[in-house]
Amino acid sequence: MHRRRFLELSLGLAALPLIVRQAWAATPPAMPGMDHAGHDMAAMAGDSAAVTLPQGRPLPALVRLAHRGGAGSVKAELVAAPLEVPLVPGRKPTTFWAYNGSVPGPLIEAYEGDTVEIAFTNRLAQPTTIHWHGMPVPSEQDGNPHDPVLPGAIRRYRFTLPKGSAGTYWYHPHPHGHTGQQAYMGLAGAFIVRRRDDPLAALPEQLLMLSDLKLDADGRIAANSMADRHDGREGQFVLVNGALQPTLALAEGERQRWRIWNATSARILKLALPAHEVHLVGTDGGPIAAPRRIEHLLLAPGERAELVVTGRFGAGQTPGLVALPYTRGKAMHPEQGEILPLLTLTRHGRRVSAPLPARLADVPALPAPAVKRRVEFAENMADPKAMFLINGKTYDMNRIDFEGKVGQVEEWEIVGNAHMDHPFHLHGTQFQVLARTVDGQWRDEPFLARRDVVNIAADESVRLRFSQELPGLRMFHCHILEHEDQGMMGQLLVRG
Ligand SMILES: [Cu+2]
Repeated sequence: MHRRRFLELSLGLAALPLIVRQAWAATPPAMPGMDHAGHDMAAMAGDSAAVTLPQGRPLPALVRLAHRGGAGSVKAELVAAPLEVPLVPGRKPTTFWAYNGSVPGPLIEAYEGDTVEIAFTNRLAQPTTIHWHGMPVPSEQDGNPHDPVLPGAIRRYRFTLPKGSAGTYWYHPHPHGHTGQQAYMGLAGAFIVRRRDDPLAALPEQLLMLSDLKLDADGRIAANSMADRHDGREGQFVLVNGALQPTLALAEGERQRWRIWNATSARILKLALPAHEVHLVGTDGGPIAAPRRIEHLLLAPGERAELVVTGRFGAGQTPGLVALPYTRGKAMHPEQGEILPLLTLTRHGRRVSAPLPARLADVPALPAPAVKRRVEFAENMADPKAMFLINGKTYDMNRIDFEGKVGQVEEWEIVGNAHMDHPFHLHGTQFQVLARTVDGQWRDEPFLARRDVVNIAADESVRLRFSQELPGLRMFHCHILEHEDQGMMGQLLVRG
């Protein structure tokens, strides 16, 4: 069956993919730099900075995954395949790799206790996997590099979501050495696990998946440069749900619940909404104990957060979501020295909202550890084959770095003996950050949270605790995808 036809049949017209739908709706804007014949002068000279995307449209909703299955189960299909998108006005269509013809991939929603069954078909020309990032799924269902799905093959992923797993997750490929490429080609989707007794359920919810897009002068997705391989890939566009600087309506006094995903390869985003009141209410793996008023939020690649945004439209302040300047120790790309606008908030009237609940959830502290380990992140620029190291080594699929036991509390000290920030990610469970160093001095974390990604800044150390409730092999790695692909990864074997 022709792919397009297949997608229409399997998704229905109502679920037309995001980026495609936008492109179809696009009326080419008047573009600076165009001559009268419609040629982009700078692009003809090979300048990718001249490639522009339409911006300022309403924030696209994430496409929801159509699924079968009654109460307590989610049964669906995912297909990874190339997708042609007429994206850049005046250029040939851009080839993406997409789940179910949609970039970002379709949103999967489930409740605690649900059994999820996804029949996945790989229509790419290379092996892939689906990794259920942050979710407590059995190791053999986790889509780690040991379980590649070959081109043309079908793989059924099946897992049950335990109580206490409500949180903001995502799914993306995790094949050995090709995660970065498959993710930047478009393969990533959001996965929300909900709880029945959610105290914030009444708030209107906005989902914002942030991704990075790097196009060449012809409007094609660009390959990684040397700078990308070193610093982590950065493109000329940071998109929200596949759109450039979209708009969203918010009333004065209105409270909205936002879930935000940093699905970029390498950007550490210091997010802020300067004109509004912002509370952190949840991290990767679910709610924190009580809302915390914040001025900004550092969100590393792979990391997610739940915010409650209250419309205030403070005078003289940028009314939207921005990324503030942040230095992450890049050697070849320029640092982000300017404020990067991500989303515009437009004011629509005034509304009186209920106060935020004082308590959100219990986040009990993990008991004293049975095991302590040290994990050192380092760089060795003298060896191009082993530049990014964990405890002095690059990833070896046949090496077990640590052995642990189911249910045993482990305390890890992650040491950033590096020039660059490297976000640490652990598979299979959530951890609690206990303390981190500031100028060499340990400082206790002000609150406990469920996380599966924590940024480790240059010369910073972070102490965290976790237990693994399921046996099997678990990866831990830097979530700058180019570093992961070059071997900044290790393996923890959890024995039953
Ligand atoms: Cu890294």
